[in-house]
Amino acid sequence: MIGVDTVGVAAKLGTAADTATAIPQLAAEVGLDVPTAYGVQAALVQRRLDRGERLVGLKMGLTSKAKMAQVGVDEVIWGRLTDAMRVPDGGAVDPAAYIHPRVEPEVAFLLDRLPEPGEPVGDFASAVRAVAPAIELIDSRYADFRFSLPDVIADNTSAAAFVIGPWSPVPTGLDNLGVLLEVDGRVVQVGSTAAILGDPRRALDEGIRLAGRHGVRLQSGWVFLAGAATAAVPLRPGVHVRAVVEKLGAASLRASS
Ligand code: OOG
Ligand code: MG
Repeated sequence: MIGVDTVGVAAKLGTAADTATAIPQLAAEVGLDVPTAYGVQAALVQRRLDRGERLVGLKMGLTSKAKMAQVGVDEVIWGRLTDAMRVPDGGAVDPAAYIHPRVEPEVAFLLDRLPEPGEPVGDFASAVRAVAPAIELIDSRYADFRFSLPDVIADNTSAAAFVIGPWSPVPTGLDNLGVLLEVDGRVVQVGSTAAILGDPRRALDEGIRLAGRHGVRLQSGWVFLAGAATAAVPLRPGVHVRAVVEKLGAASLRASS
């Protein structure tokens, strides 16, 4: 779209994240469509790379009905992950560093040999080296966690932090594993990996296809978050959060008080 100052829009979103201060939605006002919104996302992540962060992967968003319903947007989206967003398994995050942080259970892939652009993944086992339970911490930079499709894309799909649990070899079936989200040992969300596009492996096909449209090619060694299987829950100070995926184990984090 002609005339959108993608770097200027990215600066607003970047400052909102850096200062943990919500901003009003901006897509309608500045006239962002989906392709331009991905341009803003690229500029927003470039700010991080300029200060020394490294791209370490990709995340999918809104790959489950539970998530689409929670935020009122019904399109699959993707965002970028950097090394600074990674929190060690069992590590601590400070909720005060975010605007209105939420956590959600995810399945992560460690990418291996990726197909050529346009080639279907086909042999999933050769494209993915390992699988792990994960937690994504999302934090919309928009007031009230409300946004349109181009708004959330520009905001790097609310990406803020992520935790990867222990890696396992790819199990034979990934399409119907139970998923739990626990807060202080209490189950707060229950789901199944079937909620992720019917099978989280499909999220990889979508990621390759959708990111490819914007010239982004997935890399061997990258982490890939397939998208949450359940709705996200607010992260309160002082709690312990655990995401459990059947057969894969658990990932956890602590919120400092
Ligand atoms: C958008 C990001 C969605 C997921 O796993 O579906 C996402 C949001 O909910 O703010 O990360
Ligand atoms: Mg997510």
